[in-house]
Amino acid sequence: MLKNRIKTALKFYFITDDHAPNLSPLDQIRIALSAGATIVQYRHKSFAIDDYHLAATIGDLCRQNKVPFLINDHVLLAKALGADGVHLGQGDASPGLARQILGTAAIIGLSVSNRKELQQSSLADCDYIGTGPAFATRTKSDAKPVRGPTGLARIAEVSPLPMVAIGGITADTAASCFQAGADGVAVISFITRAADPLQNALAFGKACGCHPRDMILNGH
Ligand code: TZP
Ligand code: MG
Repeated sequence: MLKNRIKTALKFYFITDDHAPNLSPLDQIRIALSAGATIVQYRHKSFAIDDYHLAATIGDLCRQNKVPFLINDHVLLAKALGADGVHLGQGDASPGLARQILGTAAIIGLSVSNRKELQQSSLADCDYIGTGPAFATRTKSDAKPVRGPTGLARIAEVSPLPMVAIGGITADTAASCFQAGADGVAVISFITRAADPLQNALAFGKACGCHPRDMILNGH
């Protein structure tokens, strides 16, 4: 995908929470999309084949609302679902293999937490990098040390690819990530574990300069 289109898509990057106490992934996505999310990642760390239909339903919902739909880690699941792409960690399939499997049009993102990882990664097959944690997070138990806006800026300055910041980002801290050079901000718990998820999603969207959308639900 063209660099500018990726940058626009990264703005309000919603990631599903497989441990949210009160909201199913589908409900989370309905809320995020209605608040203006520009891209959705289905993240399920213990994905099992029984979750396939849910993932397919989420994919349909994103497609109907013209929002790119990515899968975390699982390249073959992305292929089977006809998803728009994948987000890969440093320990997942290589971006090159993902590109081979998913094709030239796929969006491929890679987690990069510091300059050294950036230098050592093969970025040729990537469309964007995900950098963090920007702030302390309780959502990822094995998260790397917190980068803060200064750490984000150190990577944004030298990254040849668009960058989305991730980790502990809220409606109040999103602006500091954009100021540090991020093209977008990724969010989980600020929305999925909120007392009022829709209110937080709307506040987050506003901080990203995104507008609420009239959702197409078509039975979902
Ligand atoms: N990668 C780095 S931090 C993180 C991931 C998946 C978790 C982000 O979740 P939250 O709840 O927005 O801090
Ligand atoms: Mg991963």
